[in-house]
Amino acid sequence: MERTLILVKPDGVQRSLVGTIISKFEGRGLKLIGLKMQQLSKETAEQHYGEHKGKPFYDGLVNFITSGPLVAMAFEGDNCIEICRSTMGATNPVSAGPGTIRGDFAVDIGRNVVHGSDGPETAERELNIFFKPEELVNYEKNADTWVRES
Ligand code: IDP
Ligand code: MG
Repeated sequence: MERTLILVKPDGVQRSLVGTIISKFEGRGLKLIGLKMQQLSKETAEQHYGEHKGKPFYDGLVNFITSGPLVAMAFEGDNCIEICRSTMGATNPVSAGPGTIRGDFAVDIGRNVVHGSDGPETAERELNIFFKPEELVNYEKNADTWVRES
């Protein structure tokens, strides 16, 4: 079963978009299995964004992601990584389609309000940074039969 990490970044929290952003993913029918608010240390931020170390935007990204609290979520379900990425929209909000989170609520690549894992290995690595195994809840969602055919 595929799982993914979603973050409402500090700009989304400060702009009171937490509920709206959670609703976008929930509304598609995805199963929420973990949820928490926290402010990242520099070390944790560097672990999370390690793949971008050395890029021109890296220092600004680490400063930004540690600048205030964020909300971390875990979703579970077939294809949830791609479903979440398409719900988020393109990394640069200038190119993000209307109806996507970034297309509706952002204009700047450095303030794009949401993070989502980009593949199964990344998702497992990132989920481990934000959640202990016991914080991810295993439960049946009765509505799933109304969301997916099988
Ligand atoms: P993603 O968040 O859509 O997966 P990544 O390429 O993994 O995009 O980049 C991580 C984050 O780094 C982006 O969400 C964005 O906040 C920031 N970022 C990426 N490229 C740039 C850039 O060129 N300038 C400023 N910030 C950037
Ligand atoms: Mg990424």
